[in-house]
Parts: sequence; structure tokens; C-alpha cells
Amino acid sequence: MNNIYAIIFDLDGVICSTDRYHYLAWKALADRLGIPFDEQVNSQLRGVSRMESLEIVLGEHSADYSEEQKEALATEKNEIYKSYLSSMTPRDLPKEVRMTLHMLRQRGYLLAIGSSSKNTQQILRQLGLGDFFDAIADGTMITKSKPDPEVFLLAASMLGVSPENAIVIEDAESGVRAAKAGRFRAIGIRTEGNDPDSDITVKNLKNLIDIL
Ligand code: B16
Ligand code: MG
Repeated sequence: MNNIYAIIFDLDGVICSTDRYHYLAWKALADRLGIPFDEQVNSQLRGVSRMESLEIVLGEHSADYSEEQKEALATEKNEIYKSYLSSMTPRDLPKEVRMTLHMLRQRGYLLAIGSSSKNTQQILRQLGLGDFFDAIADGTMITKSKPDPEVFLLAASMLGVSPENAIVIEDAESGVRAAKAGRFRAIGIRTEGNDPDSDITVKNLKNLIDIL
């Protein structure tokens, strides 16, 4: 691809499968509250911040809880989520992800993370990627989460590149929309179908090697 110097990766669902842990943690909270929760609701939470996710999970029950109670519920979910994270090791980094990252680095691309997650640093450390990326923009540094482009624009400015010279890799609709809103090119990772908003859709991260 012409004029691409940097690649910004989403974390959850692209670099690692923490999306499963998010699902299990939200499910445990929803079950305790007696609120129905399934994979369909979970798919709406991809790329969305913790508090916005809670609103989606609570749905019509949102008005039953004060802001203070909602903070406590989000903390409860995060504690369950972190108990899953604590067992992650570098072995949880898929081989093709490791290989792709190293090949892209060898080809001279700047590599960054653009994630809504406030747990980004811990996840990267546990996967053995704590020092790997040239820049990390995450949920602790932004005020608006995806589909707002803030996190990707921040990653690009940390790298010192313009959006038109960077490409965003995303698994979530909200993330692809965020990339397009920031005027980045976007590659969607999908196991089924094409993402209508992304410029290209690939099934696996390793397919990037053939495209870039
Ligand atoms: P946390 P990404 C996102 O990560 C997840 O996809 C989303 O499900 C989660 O609610 C959000 O991070 C916030 O995560 O509770 O750890 O701060 O896909 O942007 O890497
Ligand atoms: Mg994601």
C-alpha cells in the first residue's frame, strides 16, 4: 500500500482474545443482576468504553441505578475481568500475531496500539509486549471512546505521522468507524463477511503481510 508508514492496532479482538474474558465478566455481572445477556448484546460492546458498555448491558434497567451504583457495577465487572487477565502469559499471544508483528517491524513500519481499554498496559505486559510498540494510546488517555477517532489520532500524533500515512486494524464496527472518522485507512478483521465500512477485510492478521 502506498504512503503507509505506520500501523495502529486495536488490542482486544485483534492482538489478543480478551473479548472472551469481557464476555464472561459482563455475563457474570448481568446474571447476578438478573438481566438477560448474550453474545448478541456482547457484540455491541466491542471497542466501546467500560461505562458505555455498562449502559448497553443495563439497557432499560439503567434508570434503576444511581451514578455511584453504576461506578460500583463497572468496578465489579472489571475485577472479574482482571481475574481472567491475571492468568494470561506470552503463550496467549497467537503465533501468527507474533510473527506478523515482527515481520512488519522488519519491514520498517512504525507500530502502535489504539485501544479503548484502561487495562491495555497490563495486557501488553502479560503478553510479553510491554516494550514492543512505538506508541500506546489507550482508554486512560482519552475522553471519547470509539467510534470517536480520538484514540487513533492520539496514537498517530505520538508516532509523528498523519492519519493518511497510517492504517488502522480493527475487529469492531465502532473501531472501523472511528478510523474512518479520523481519515485513516482501515482494515477490518472478520471471520465472517465483509465490513462495509472498512477499506479491506481480512480473515486473519497474518493476511496483512500480503496486503501491505
Ligand atoms: P476496559 P479495544 C475495548 O478494547 C473492548 O473491545 C471493549 O469491549 C471494552 O469495553 C473496552 O476496551 C474498555 O475496556 O474495561 O478494560 O477499560 O477493542 O478498544 O482494544
Ligand atoms: Mg477490538
